[in-house]
Amino acid sequence: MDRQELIRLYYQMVLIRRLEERSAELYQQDKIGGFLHLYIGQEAVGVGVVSARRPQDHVITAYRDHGIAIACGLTAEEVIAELLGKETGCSKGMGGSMHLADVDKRFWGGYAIVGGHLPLATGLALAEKYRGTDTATICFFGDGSTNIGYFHEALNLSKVWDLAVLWVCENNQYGMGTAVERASAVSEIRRKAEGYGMANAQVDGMDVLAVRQATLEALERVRQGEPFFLEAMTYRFRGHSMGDPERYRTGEEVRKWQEGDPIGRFYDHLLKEKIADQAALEAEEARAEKEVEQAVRFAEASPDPSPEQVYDLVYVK
Ligand SMILES: Cc1ncc(C[n+]2csc(CCOP(=O)(O)OP(=O)(O)O)c2C)c(N)n1
Ligand SMILES: [Mg+2]
Repeated sequence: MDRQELIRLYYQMVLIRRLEERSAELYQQDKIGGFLHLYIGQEAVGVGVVSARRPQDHVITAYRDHGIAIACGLTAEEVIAELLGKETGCSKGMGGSMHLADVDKRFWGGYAIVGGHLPLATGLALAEKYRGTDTATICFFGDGSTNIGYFHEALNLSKVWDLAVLWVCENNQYGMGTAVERASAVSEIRRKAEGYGMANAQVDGMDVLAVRQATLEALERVRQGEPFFLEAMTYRFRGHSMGDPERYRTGEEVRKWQEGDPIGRFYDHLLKEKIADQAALEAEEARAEKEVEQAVRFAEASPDPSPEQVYDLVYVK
């Protein structure tokens, strides 16, 4: 990767972090309705994986979707406008936080039913097989999804039909307030792929370059027509959603993971390798801050959808 690309990865992670910190404030000000699940702490997974895709590769995820949407090229303006339920949002203000999407960018969303989007990923990949392309489908999901029936059905068929799916498990150690070991019979989640004869790997999800490299290698196999399972070890620094009292984990555990903050680690790497100096990285941070503030102004000045539109966009032609 050249210098410019590395700095772009840094910028994306900082933009996601800042956008979400600002979203938390907007939520507390009652400007965002419904749920808000923050990706803070997990940025290296979404940014690292998506940086390795070709533009035509499909991406689909669960409700913790803001970071992955930005990594796929959605703008801060259309994401924040969607969070605020505005007509200028990427889903025209009808989806909100859990339903960001932009089909032109091959980002299929944002799904609220745990595990429900995994069969959709299998379907996207099956369509590409019919068309005879080498386009990959990248499906992100949480550790909790791997205990759901959809997960097993979707993985099984992807292997039976030799589909080009990269399954990316974001193991952030918890599904809501339940630790992996309490919910999953196998706590090393990638081993579940072995039940379907599927090649698999585990990667440090707090290291954006390691994630990118693991994804490049996995996608090479996937494009030849076999699914691959990548487990990224990560952690969410915030609660499951806003208002989570976090009684299920200790402050000490959170602090330990925060010491390995993916943005801080990448910052240190860029300095140490002399790819950028402090002033250059601070300029990127200031640019991200500005982009978010501009997006908030844009979203707040945007119109709400009109009540007449309530039955629009229910079906896609
Ligand atoms: C089918 C279904 N069951 C239960 C829920 C409630 N629920 C929402 S998020 C969640 C935890 C999922 O955890 P995980 O897959 O690890 O994702 P994370 O929130 O950690 O990103 C649960 C149980 C749901 N949305 N859908
Ligand atoms: Mg989880």
